[in-house]
Amino acid sequence: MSDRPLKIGITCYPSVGGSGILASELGEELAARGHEVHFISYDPPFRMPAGPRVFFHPVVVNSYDLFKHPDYTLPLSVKMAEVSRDHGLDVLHVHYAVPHATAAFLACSMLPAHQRPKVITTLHGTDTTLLGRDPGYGPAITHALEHSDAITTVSEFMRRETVRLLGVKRPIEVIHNFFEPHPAPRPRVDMRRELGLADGEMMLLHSSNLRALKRIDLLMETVARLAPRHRFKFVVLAGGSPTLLIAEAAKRGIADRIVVRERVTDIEDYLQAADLGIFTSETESFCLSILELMSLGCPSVAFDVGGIPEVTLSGETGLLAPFGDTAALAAAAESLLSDPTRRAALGQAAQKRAREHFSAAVIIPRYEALYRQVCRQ
Ligand code: GMT
Repeated sequence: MSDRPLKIGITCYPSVGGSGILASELGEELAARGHEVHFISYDPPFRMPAGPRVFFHPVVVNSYDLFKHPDYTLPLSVKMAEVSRDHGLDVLHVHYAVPHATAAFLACSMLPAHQRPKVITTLHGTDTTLLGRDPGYGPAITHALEHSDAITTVSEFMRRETVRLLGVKRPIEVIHNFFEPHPAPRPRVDMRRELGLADGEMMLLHSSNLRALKRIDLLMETVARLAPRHRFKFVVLAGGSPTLLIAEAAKRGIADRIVVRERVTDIEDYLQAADLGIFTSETESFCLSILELMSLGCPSVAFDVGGIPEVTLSGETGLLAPFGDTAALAAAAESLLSDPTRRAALGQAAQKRAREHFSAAVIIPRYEALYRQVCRQ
């Protein structure tokens, strides 16, 4: 296949989650490189780019009295087949296997051979680590993976887990996540003022969907251990309901330290204002949030789980503590809060690592090469 621009369908969840964010940013980068990108989902993805060569095809789900649970997989597969046929897609790249990889398989089965796009499935995390263990999903995920033209995972950890939990024997390519910061729309001082940070006060940042596996209990336990020796505000960019977090903060007497922002789109505003990231997940396949902070030169402290040690190197670009050890995590955070020189050195190394390993310039050509490789097959 020549180097002509490709027509790429992208399916992801449009809600605030790492896989959807990654898929949106991948679409933005591909369109900027001249490819045509077709998003297919029930809503426009949260960070879907606007601009030439980017299209959105909504999946409409009707409700029928007969069905207790509305079905998304079939209308999605029909829309995938329709977009593939009408736009001559070369590739359907699905993010998060359930149900997108199965819907892609069905879509291809509906099309004559010459209209079938190649299917690439990227596994992001809980599609394997949670649903892969569920007997009601596992076999369907394995089946869809076996019928994908290529499988990628966002970390080596995820690749190992996919083999272990789903017994996938096909080659799996690890293509790490990337992040390409946009210029922050607002100056750092304005942001810090708006967030209520006094002079000399530190800004800790956490961003996630606040789901159970982010372990908000451990997060608040760690933050509570810091108070009141350090002057800080704890800013949370919530991609899910902050009710539990606020209750946990009140229970621990640190409600006055917490600033919550929801559905933030200009994330760079907050990233550039932060002094330290803090994460307490019990598992992560990658942790895009740590990378986002690294890209702006901010180190994080986190538990040493899943793919996190592939992203940040403990002692070099951040600090990691054993899972559940909130005392060690708080001590790590305090050591950086009280040492601006070390914090800056880790932040600089973090930014360099983000650029050298996890930037669009490094990662996008890997996806492009994979698309062209499957198209040649
Ligand atoms: O659980 C989440 O945080 C959301 C989830 C998703 O699929 O949107 O995140 C997963 O994918 C992200 C992007 O690849 C990774 O950075 C997250 O680590 C991963 N989450 C888990 O594995 C728990």
